[in-house]
Amino acid sequence: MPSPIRIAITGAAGQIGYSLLFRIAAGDMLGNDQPVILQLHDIPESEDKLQGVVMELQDCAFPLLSGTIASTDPMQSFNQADIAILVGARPRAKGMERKDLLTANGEIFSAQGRVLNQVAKREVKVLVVGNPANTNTYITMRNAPDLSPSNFSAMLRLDHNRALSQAAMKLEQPVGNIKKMIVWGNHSSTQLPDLTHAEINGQRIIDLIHDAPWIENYFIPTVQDRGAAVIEARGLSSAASAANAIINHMRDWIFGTKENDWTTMGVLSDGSYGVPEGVFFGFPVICQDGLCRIVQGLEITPSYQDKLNITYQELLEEQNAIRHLLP
Ligand code: NAX
Repeated sequence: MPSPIRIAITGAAGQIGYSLLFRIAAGDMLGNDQPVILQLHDIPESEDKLQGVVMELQDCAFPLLSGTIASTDPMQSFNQADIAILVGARPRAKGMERKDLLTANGEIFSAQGRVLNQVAKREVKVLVVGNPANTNTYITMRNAPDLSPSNFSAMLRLDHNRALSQAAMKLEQPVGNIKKMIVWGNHSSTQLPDLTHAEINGQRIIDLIHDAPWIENYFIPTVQDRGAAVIEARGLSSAASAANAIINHMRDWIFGTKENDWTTMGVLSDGSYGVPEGVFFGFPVICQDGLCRIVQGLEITPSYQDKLNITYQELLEEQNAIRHLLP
């Protein structure tokens, strides 16, 4: 058996945590022969709940779970972490302005970035899930100057999976046959789900659908607003599907994307597709040997380029609101 991989997870007592930890401990993320140590982090207000989750993990007797640490001290939770999944965040309270939420979360993620910089492994892979995910990733990265920006990514995989499923349902085909989906931009309602490059069994989906109004008036808004629709129906935000997306994201990052396919990740823009440098933006990426590169050379129509600009502008506004938290 290989030596255990240390996985720090913040917000571990929350609802995504409850759907995520057991799957990781069962081997869904790193495979059936990879032991793991879970380094669970939450705030003191959630400490009792976190202890309850730890008891349940113990009660599962997972053979791959080599150890569990539960802590409210990030120095302990992030110590020597190989992977850090940052889920914990302040939810939007009643009457809270978007700007206040950005600042409240910005403070959490700048502090966590500083601790990661001090105590995590130098090659740690940091996935930010807590919202606003793209901007939180930026703050975390900026506060961890000794780690490479390529160590950080924001989660847009849930949006990507939602887009895959909507296309599969329209085509009445298995979702696993669809490749090359993209969700550009921010993990917010300005994102651009894009199936113009997507393929099924080697054929372009747009050539099979022939239904531009469906794409514009159903597919794009359904994916953009799916999170709100789940809250409306369930009374709670997406949790199991978010946990599943975390596992998909990390597997592709570590083991590589499938041949002749890509995935969507929020990575630091290098100027590709006219998205100026310096924002974490949903791009199509191909991962290999633990590194992800942005797919180049895709044709973007002027109308989609306008939509990319809208989601980019929103990210810039978010960054402006947290500028005081940057070192
Ligand atoms: P919950 O409210 O169920 O759980 C959040 C947990 O985080 C709680 O246990 C809380 O005590 C903890 N927490 C709060 N502040 C913390 C801090 N400073 N350090 C460590 N832990 C802290 O939320 P849940 O449904 O689990 O969602 C968590 C986050 O994921 C939210 O920000 C949510 O908006 C975001 N999401 C992001 C998604 C994405 O695709 N990027 C999709 C799902 C989800 O909406």
